[in-house]
Amino acid sequence: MQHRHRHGHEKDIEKIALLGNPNVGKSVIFGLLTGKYVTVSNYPGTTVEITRSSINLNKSRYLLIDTPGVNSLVPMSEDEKVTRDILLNEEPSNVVQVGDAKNLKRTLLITIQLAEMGMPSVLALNMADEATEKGISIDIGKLKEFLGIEVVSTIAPQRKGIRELKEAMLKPNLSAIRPKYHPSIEYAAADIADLLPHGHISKKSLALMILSGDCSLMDWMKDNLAEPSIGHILSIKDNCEAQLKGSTALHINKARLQLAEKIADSVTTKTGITSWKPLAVAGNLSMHQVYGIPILLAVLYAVYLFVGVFGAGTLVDFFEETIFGQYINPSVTKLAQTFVPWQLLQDLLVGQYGIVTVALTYALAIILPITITFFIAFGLLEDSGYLPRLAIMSNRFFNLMGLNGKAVLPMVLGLGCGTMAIMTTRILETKRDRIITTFLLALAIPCSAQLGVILGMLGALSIKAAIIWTSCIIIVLFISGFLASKIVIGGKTNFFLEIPPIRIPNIMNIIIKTIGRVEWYLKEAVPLFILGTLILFTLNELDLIKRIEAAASPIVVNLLSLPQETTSSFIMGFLRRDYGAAGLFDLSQKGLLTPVQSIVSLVTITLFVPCLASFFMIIKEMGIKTALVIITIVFTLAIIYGSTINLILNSININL
Ligand SMILES: Nc1nc2c(ncn2[C@@H]2O[C@H](COP(=O)(O)OP(=O)(O)OP(=O)(O)O)[C@@H](O)[C@H]2O)c(=O)[nH]1
Ligand SMILES: [Mg+2]
Repeated sequence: MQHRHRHGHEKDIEKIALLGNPNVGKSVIFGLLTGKYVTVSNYPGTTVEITRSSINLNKSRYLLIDTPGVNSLVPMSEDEKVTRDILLNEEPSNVVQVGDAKNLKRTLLITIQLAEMGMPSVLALNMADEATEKGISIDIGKLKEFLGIEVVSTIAPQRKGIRELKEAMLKPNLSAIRPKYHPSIEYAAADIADLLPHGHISKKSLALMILSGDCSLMDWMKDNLAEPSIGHILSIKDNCEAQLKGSTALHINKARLQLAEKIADSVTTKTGITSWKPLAVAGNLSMHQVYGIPILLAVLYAVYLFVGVFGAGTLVDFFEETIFGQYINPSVTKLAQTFVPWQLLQDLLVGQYGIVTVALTYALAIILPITITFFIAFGLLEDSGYLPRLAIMSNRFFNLMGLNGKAVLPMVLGLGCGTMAIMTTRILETKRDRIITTFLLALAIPCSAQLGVILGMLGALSIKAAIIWTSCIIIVLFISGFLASKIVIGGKTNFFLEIPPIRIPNIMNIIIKTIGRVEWYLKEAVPLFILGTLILFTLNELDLIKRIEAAASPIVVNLLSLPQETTSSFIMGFLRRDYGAAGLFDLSQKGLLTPVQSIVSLVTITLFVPCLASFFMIIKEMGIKTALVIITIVFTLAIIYGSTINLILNSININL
């Protein structure tokens, strides 16, 4: 490190990467080591972006980096690439590997790759509690000896082993374990290594990545090598493949797996089956082809009761009618009328499109109680480990559409927040799956805020209305997914999702997560609500609302059979769909919408354009062109589906 000595700069601090398989507790450990909270949930793929924070070890400062979980350091997906690239480009001086003690073999696969890279490391063997429960016991001393690095047994949520881990982190070591590869692979790797530049990680490990067919390294090669060398490397790779009569990647993996197995077997003792575990049984039942369905329905019903009936009913009534209706709005109105001399300014604050009477009432009285209850319910689902089971349950449905079941995870997360979910599509392995999933997220998945408002409105109508709305959305999802999977080209990938055990959620984690999300919601949504209200206010003052309503009337009134007043809700829907939905909620509470109109308007606003934040996220992840195409299609489809549902509901004359 002598060649980089400019004091005081962040980038000169030595970096330590925290790395390991998905869902093994890296983020919990990161929080314990740095005091900085990063989202922790019980499913693989929680962390898709890196977080850094400084940490003091023995009076020296380091920068600790939390990374997305990886199954291998030859990346298969975007989030895995992020982690590999940290090793490649950020040049951490060492690594803290976090592993799951229940699955030592999988852990060691990463340890082996780190050793090959020449990366000094220490290993935190986490989830020791669950390993013990499963009757797995690991001889840590022997494992240390085998690997030649520090190994610490930890139980992160109980802070067990964290002090020892901090001590171990002062003594990172380079492990000497190496797998034995087929001679053709060894030769090819040596030949390729000769052509590579000197870098932070060993040439041999880079050569093995290339031989494994790591496409993501192509860019790196183009940046670091001359054209003829790249050609030469690729021909060595092809040669090797030909000599092996089979995939080189498979051979490389097998050699690593063999070594991992050998070490794991020699340090593990199984003490036999332990006692009957109600949680494990529940976990299995919830994925069962038959029993899983009533469980799913029960879970949905519980969420409906908590969010739709309690949050959107009881709490919203209290906030809207009592707090805002009886206290805040009347007193602010009185204050404004007494102290604000201009009518225009008065209207701006407390009028028909007033910042207090509309923006703040919607944001704080209608949506906030709903989002809080939803975030709590969602946090419980996340941390219990139910979400990946839901993915397994719906895999068949998604397969029918021609989609990978792994795509369910981002979709379910979309119920929390579409913007985050679009980012989580990085866990998908192909561009095709990412585009389709993003499209479906933008089209048919309502986010928590919106879902809450919708549940509230449906809750006020009838459970039948709730079922019709849900069926409409599922049918739309299915048709659109099916068509998209036919239109967007690209191969299908295999479904592989690590299923974590069912865990009792940690209440503190739920509280911290919910507070973080609500804070984020307030920061993000309230300014947009105020902006939206300002736009409506201005349009109203300029007498333009009537004209826009008239212009939109062929669609809103003729196609969708909705009253003209809903137009402003749809305009708001451009900024945030929940704002639009809140407008509809308001109209229906005032008795201006029939039940059928309520359903049609709710389905349309659900499908309508994604919120501004999601739109920017799509641009960031896929580029402006793809984003515009997606938005245009989504907008058109929303109107087509909305009017079709209007036709159907009216023709069957349903009793709601
Ligand atoms: N029982 C038990 N649960 C743990 C332990 N460590 C972490 N967990 C739980 O495991 C889940 C995953 O923890 P995270 O810190 O989000 O895992 P991660 O490795 O960051 O996961 P990704 O970001 O998805 O790769 C959470 O529900 C934690 O509460 C442990 O030692 N014992
Ligand atoms: Mg994480």
